[in-house]
Amino acid sequence: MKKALITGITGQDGAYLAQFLLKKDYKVFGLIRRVASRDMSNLEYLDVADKISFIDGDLTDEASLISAVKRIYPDEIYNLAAQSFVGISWDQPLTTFDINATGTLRILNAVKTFCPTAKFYQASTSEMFGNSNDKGVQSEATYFHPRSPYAIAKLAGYWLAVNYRESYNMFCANGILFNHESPIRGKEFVTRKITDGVAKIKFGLAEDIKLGNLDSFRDWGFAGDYVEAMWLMLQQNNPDDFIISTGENHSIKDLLNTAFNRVGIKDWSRYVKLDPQYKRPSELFTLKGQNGKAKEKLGWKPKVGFEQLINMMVDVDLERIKLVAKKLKNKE
Ligand code: NAP
Ligand code: G4F
Repeated sequence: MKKALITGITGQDGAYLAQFLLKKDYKVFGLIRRVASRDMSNLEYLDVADKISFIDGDLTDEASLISAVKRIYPDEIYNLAAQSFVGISWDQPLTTFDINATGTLRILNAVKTFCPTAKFYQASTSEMFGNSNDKGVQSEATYFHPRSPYAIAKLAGYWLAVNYRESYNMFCANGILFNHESPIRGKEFVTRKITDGVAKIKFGLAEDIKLGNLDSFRDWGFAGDYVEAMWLMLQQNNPDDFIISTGENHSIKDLLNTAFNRVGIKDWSRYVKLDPQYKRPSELFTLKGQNGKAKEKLGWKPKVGFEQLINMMVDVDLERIKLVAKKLKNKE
């Protein structure tokens, strides 16, 4: 039985990846950090919380990573842990760097020293491209020009993975993933903020949704599809870096149209307000990933399209908010 160590197990991707690997009969270990109030809701939502072996550890604490790696001696390591919210990275740049850049270095070093033959997946991101593109799309050959402390820290993580591959012959693969979402996406991200907001408006629990801008375009896919690509990268004979995306993009206005349409609201404009607090100091306007390399070499392709994804998210949020509304009514 293969052993996988996932950092970031409580997050969106950690939960979907754990579910995927358990179905493939892996023994799954999840690195989990000490917090005052532990939130296992993503793992519970996917019904995998009781099937994972949890190991205490933190990307900011090298000793804990060494001890985890020595104890498990995993075949595969998926480094998903991060301060993953771009917006807050301007307010907490040092924490973001410590986790996303130095944290990656700490775990790479632990792997190099104590289990150098393990295959290592690094969660890299389309944010590393900033606004650069080649004729409107980003490919593995597009130059990087990160535009947030988050993206700069992630670019350091990307190059560290490449450098450990080249310097020490380690199997390190970067997945350059474009935005991927699901019903367990954090509510601070724009998709879930909108699907949760639409459900609240539908049940009379909110009057509007406040957003920073309506014009960004993103290449939004489904997280459940993207974790398969992570695994496929580690099943190759040689380590390499891959863009994972749908190859299509949509604006926030498209997102609003689709989400409000799902609950029968045709004109969303009266429910959406612009609020400067959600506007970013520097913005990425358009992301659209060229996923040809992943299709050809990994045999991967996305299964869930944009409309299906947003409808799925709205439907789950409607069920959740319906329960909240019922509880509130019973209290009256
Ligand atoms: P997420 O839901 O925000 O999950 C982040 C995870 O990292 C959580 O489990 C969190 O644990 C953990 N974590 C944060 N700081 C940590 C630390 N110091 N030590 C150990 N664990 C820590 O993120 P996601 O959407 O699943 O994304 C997974 C990875 O892919 C991230 O690296 C992200 O930057 C990257 N990525 C995501 C996307 C996307 O669209 N989702 C696209 C490209 C790349 P707590 O529960 O304790 O907070
Ligand atoms: O949903 P977002 O916060 O995602 P963003 O910044 O693209 O980052 C996500 O995807 C990256 C991959 O490209 C990951 F690396 C990263 O970890 C994360 O998962 O914002 C999407 C767009 C942005 O242009 C943002 O400015 O939506 C715009 N937006 C407009 N109003 C908003 C809001 N975003 C948020 N979160 N909240 C708003 O009110």
